[in-house]
Amino acid sequence: TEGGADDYFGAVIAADGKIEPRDEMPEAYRKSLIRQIAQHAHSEIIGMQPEGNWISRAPSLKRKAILLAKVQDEAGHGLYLYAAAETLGVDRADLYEMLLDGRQKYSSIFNYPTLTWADVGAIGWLVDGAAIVNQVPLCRCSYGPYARAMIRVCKEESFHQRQGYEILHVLANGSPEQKAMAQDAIDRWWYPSLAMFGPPDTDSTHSAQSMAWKIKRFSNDELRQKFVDMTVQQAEVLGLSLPDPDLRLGEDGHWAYTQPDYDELFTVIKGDGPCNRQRIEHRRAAWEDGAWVREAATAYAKKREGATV
Ligand code: FAQ
Repeated sequence: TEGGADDYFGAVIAADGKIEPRDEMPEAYRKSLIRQIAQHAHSEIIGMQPEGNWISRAPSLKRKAILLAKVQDEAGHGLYLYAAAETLGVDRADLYEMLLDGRQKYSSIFNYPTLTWADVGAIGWLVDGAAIVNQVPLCRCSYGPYARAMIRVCKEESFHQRQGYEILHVLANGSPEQKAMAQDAIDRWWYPSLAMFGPPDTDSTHSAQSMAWKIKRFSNDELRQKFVDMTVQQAEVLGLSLPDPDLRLGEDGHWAYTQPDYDELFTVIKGDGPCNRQRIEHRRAAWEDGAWVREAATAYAKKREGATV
């Protein structure tokens, strides 16, 4: 039976090995990986927009150079991930089309606006922080090309998280206005960051199957808890607070916390968040404006092919 412990796929999964592109795999495994990897790739590319908004207004040349490098890293992550998805037999042009017509998703978090410079710090600290907690276990994902892409991505995300934390640290130790700006950014990004981990386990449609296939190694709620436990301590060092009056350290060593608003998460996923339309329109315009580059590259490749025959 397909995917049973008696065949190659089942044996590799049971032995904690890696499935590679040419290996036989159940069609549902392939489809689910395409869904998750494409969504992840789209998130990286759409995720360039909120911070890209501040490149021209960064407060110094040094900050601008750092932010440019970070946003370029996100483009790179998107490209590794599209390449990983292509090993499953899809074409990235089709994936772009599915993003633009809403058949594929991207992370809810990138539908929130970046109102001040402190938001760049909050995205680095909280959004990249949440991304690391989610992605480190994906380095052990059962699909080889995805797992390997994640290793480099996670190293770069660690740098991103620290640069965000450092921005907030400078603001938190600056003027009262700067400290207030940093606090306001944290207040706005905290719950959307918690929602990045997805719906609670009880409402997560894919978790059980993805964990059985060893694509996911931890559930949405387990990862959310890890993120809260890590972040509470870091907020203390900043001297800023998380906007949750019910944070309590339990006897089990984990922080009890208020859940994000999951109705809001589903509203944003469905396309009705604060910036969904703007993000997709911007992406569509970039795709259309780039048509001449793709045409020129194709013509050049054809010409070279002709020259070598
Ligand atoms: N947003 O059954 P589950 C980054 C959907 S980090 C939108 O629990 P699953 C770095 C889900 O797709 C962000 N949709 O799903 C960066 C499913 O719908 P479907 C990207 C969400 O897959 C930082 C339905 O809800 N990271 O980009 C969300 O088991 C700064 C039911 O959910 C990744 O993609 C959401 N938050 O678990 C870049 C990591 N949550 O597909 C730039 C890889 C759930 O049936 C700047 N992905 N949904 O139509 C994953 O780990 C998983 O896919 C989860 C969801 C955990 C996101």
